[in-house]
Amino acid sequence: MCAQKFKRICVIGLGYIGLPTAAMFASRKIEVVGVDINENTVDTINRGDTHIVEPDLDVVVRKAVKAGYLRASNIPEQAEAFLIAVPTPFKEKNHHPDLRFIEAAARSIAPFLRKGNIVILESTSPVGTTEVMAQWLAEARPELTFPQTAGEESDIRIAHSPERVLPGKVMQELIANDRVIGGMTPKCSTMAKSLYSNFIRSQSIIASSTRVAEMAKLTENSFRDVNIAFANELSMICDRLEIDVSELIHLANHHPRVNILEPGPGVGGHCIAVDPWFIVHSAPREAQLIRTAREVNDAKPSWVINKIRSAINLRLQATPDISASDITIAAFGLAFKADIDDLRESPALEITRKLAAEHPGSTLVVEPNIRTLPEGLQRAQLVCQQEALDRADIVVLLVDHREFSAITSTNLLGLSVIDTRGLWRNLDISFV
Ligand code: SAJ
Repeated sequence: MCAQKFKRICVIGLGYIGLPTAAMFASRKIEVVGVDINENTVDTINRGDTHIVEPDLDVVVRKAVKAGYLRASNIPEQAEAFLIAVPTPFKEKNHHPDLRFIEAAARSIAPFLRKGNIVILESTSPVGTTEVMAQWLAEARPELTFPQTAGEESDIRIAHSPERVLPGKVMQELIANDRVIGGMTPKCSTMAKSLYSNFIRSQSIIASSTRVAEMAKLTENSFRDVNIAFANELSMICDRLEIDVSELIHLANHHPRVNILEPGPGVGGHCIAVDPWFIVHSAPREAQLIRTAREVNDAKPSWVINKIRSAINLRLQATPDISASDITIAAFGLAFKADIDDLRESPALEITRKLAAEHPGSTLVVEPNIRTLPEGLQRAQLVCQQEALDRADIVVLLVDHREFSAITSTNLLGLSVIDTRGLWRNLDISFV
């Protein structure tokens, strides 16, 4: 079978997934129109620049814009394929999914659809969202036929293909990861597969429905969340039993069928801390473990703050003539994980904000990947690693950035140390 040729693709949402995907198609000499509601984003991309930090993305975008294959706009245009890569957050109050960005994206492309087009939803979505999206499109374009009523003979093809790339490795993983594709009909899947074959070097795995493709993505992130929760719970159990959790996990992982993940200060980012709630919302009675894992991970920052409070009290007991305002605390890392600048939903940021607000002494922050402190940290000070080590009484390691692995036992001599990531486990020091 000859792969179908695509002359123009329209990508809605130029964020962490949409922009790399748009750039990837453009790098294969397909005309791509990227659409975003943010004027700054549109202007930045049209200048050949990028508004997000992701290795190699800047080079690919610059080249594609210069060659005329990629341009950004705030309104969609006619195309053969429409990809939707907009956020799917949850509502703050009750963790219920908020589909308003998908709805707005679907309604914005509806006027541009023509017979033979495909619409692919890439946003991580609760089960059933692709079908709902198809319904919104059908309502907006009653003269066209859609798979939910016309099946294989539909004018418009619809599929879900969830993004599964890891921030920090997006350009690599877009090409190398296997791609799950769930079309509303087999012809929808075949057309989506043909589209992605323009850049993926791995396999496309065809799911039997859009619903199972949606659930596959939610399952992957929930699997990781549950496993991190297990590690986080172990770290708290070990703390009570005075066992070194890093040593314990190292020993247990020598078993051929055990592979425990790393405990940390909590789970951050905009995926793993969000997606499991979509499963909980769809099946609240059945999703007991998934909900509990979320709760365990969400409670970890408070546990770390209590650890810091204990460290302060221990120092006060050891030196009765000082008060809490004489104690300087240094937080090492603010990002949601190692070696990135992304602070979204970061447990390290949550901990440092609470600490800076309640601690009467100085709070220092070391974060090699940012230049200014974000809001809510007015009482803290961004300093370099050495200054923090020179001034701090208590050091709290929150992110395992590569720079922090150069710190030695001598650097930490006399300090109270809390290592939430186990980065310094091999140093000859005692931990709080
Ligand atoms: N974390 C731990 N311990 C670990 C691993 C991670 O505490 O052993 C923490 C991290 O520090 C971070 C959070 O979990 O705060 C999430 O980090 P991550 O590296 O596990 O995942 P993300 O959010 O950067 O990307 C995930 C990936 N999903 C899976 O690995 C199953 C990625 O493939 C998805 O595309 C992405 O979510 C997404 O967009 O959904």
